[in-house]
Amino acid sequence: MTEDTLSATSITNNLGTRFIGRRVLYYPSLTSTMEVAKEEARQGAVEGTVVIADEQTGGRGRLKRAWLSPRGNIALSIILYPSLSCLSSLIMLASLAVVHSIESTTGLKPQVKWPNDVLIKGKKVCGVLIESDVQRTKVSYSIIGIGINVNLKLADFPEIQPVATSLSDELRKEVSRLSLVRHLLVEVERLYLTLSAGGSLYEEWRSSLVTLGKKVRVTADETVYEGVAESVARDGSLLLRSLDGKLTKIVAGDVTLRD
Ligand code: BT5
Repeated sequence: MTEDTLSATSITNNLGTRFIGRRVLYYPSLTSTMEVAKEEARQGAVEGTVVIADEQTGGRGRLKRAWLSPRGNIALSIILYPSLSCLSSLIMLASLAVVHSIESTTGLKPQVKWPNDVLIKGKKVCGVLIESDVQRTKVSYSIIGIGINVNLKLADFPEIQPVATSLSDELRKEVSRLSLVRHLLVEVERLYLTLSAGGSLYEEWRSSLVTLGKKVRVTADETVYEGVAESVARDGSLLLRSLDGKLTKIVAGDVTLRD
């Protein structure tokens, strides 16, 4: 077994967490970890259950976009049962956990692009997808989906090469997925406990954003906004200052940095 072979036990052994990653469902290949995690959550899986696959054949991003998820990458979903007040912070939690774990495993310095991308030198190395089921005022479940380009040669994937990078392309050597996954799960638990205890991730998340102060084009609900990304609100929304001086609050969208 090489060091980088993933398995449920290699991930959970001496992980040092209380609940995140205590139960791991590992698959060599899956359509999407989100689908299995959703089914598990509906059946009441224990909080912190992780669904991880070496390869996804139908990985997805937001708005049913495709997420390329070949072998060598990390594709995982984490099942949580957060309070409603924590819900809007989960995207901050996931992005920061990815940034911290990439930093500590590789020394690289990733940044966050609002709302859900982690970038290295301006190129996407990770995408985060949060899917929640909310009944009235109660969250039935939330699933954090994280895809990281770890050992991926972007030259083999021309469809994303101009906008994407991987840890191995940046470092010119392979990176241990096992080590990265374990760091990631520890960070997710630490940040989730901070949130659950009433702490905030907002300040650190805001300062990790590459987007702020930049001229941007934002597409949200088929409307295109242009202006300067002035700030983010505590609920994670983007505050965009248009050329006419108007401030617009955008809850979700796609950002193109213009300078
Ligand atoms: C995302 O969507 O960035 C969220 C991706 C979440 C993937 C994880 S993997 C584990 C779990 N299981 C799943 O099925 N999904 C989650 P979005 O912001 O919509 O970005 C999607 C866009 O990123 C695509 O339209 C492509 O342009 C680009 N893209 C696709 N694959 C990529 C990759 N491997 N690296 C970088 N960019 C990619």
